[in-house]
Amino acid sequence: MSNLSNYKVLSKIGEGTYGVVYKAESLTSEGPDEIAHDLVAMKKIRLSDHQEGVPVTTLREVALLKQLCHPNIVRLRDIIPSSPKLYLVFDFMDLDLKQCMDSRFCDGMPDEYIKSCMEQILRGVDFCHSNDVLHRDLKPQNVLIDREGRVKLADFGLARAFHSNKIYTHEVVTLWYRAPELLLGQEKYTAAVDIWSVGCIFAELACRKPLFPGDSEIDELFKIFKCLGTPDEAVWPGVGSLPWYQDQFPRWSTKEIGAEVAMMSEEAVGLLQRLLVYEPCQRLKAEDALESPYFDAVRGKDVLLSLDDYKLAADNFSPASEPPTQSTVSDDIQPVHVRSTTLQPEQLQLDIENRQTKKRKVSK
Ligand code: Z3R
Repeated sequence: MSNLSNYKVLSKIGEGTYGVVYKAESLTSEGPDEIAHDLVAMKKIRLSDHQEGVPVTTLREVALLKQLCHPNIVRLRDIIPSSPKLYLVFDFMDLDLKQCMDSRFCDGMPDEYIKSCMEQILRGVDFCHSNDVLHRDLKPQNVLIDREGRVKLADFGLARAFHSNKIYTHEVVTLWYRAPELLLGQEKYTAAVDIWSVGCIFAELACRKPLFPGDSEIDELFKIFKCLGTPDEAVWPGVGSLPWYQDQFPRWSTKEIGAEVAMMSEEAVGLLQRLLVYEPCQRLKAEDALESPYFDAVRGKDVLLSLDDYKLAADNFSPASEPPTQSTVSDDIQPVHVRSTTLQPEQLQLDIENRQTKKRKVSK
């Protein structure tokens, strides 16, 4: 563990479920006169006001997450307790999948990229599930992409570490990726909740629109029911006993999801259908999903989503470049430098030149 003085906060990246995320520089000494400037993402988590110090159980949970090392999981580098806050320091990633879909790929992501992205997401999920770590809130905002096009998942294990339903920021909680068992109040949930989210992300990548964009818990449930049919004991044994299930729910008939996602290939729909199964224990496991024929074309290949051409467009409106907004949570760290919202022509030219130099170096 280090302390806050090892980092220089540059800008606010966004607000997540557990707190505000900043882009920062890690200032590590590399010798008597040299300091390495390394980009990081710092998540400021506000803990309960009633507690003194950071609970040992929380620190233990978070310390375990530091050991969760995998190419498709964002690395937790550092943990800084600063009661009543806790700072988590992660490797910096260039953008998230939501940004990626909204800007670089607003006209749709090429099929090969969708496959690569899905494969990397499932590899990360499989690794965490094999280590008994669940996410519970997978969504495009915590699927992160770096410059080389590597996909890494953020926030795995945080739901258990901070098991609180309280949202500490202005973030509007998205229900679009939430599994039906959670929406129906099941308390003992399993890894299958993440598989449902992966299915929703998959459909959104392919169809360029969210599959179940509910604006309340009941609207979310009804959007799912309208598409897949209202679940009953025949398709989901035990559903009637879930806390928030009601016999008065409207009864929509069972439908095939294929009609809803007409632009997906037969193999893609085959996989999607097995990810979006109502009964959690019948839902595909991440490990088995990776064996789907859908992935045959990329199996063993390293197809990456290069962000080379993306960067210029993204810098113009990425939330990472927006000035920080006022938060109700008192901020004791403030960005020391905020980039302008638009890139100046000379910066653009410099960026292109840097890129060309880099490409020439690489091709030698
Ligand atoms: C770790 C944990 C959460 C986040 C990390 C790293 N990086 C994030 S969120 C991020 C998000 C963008 S850039 C970096 S965005 O501008 O695309 N929203």
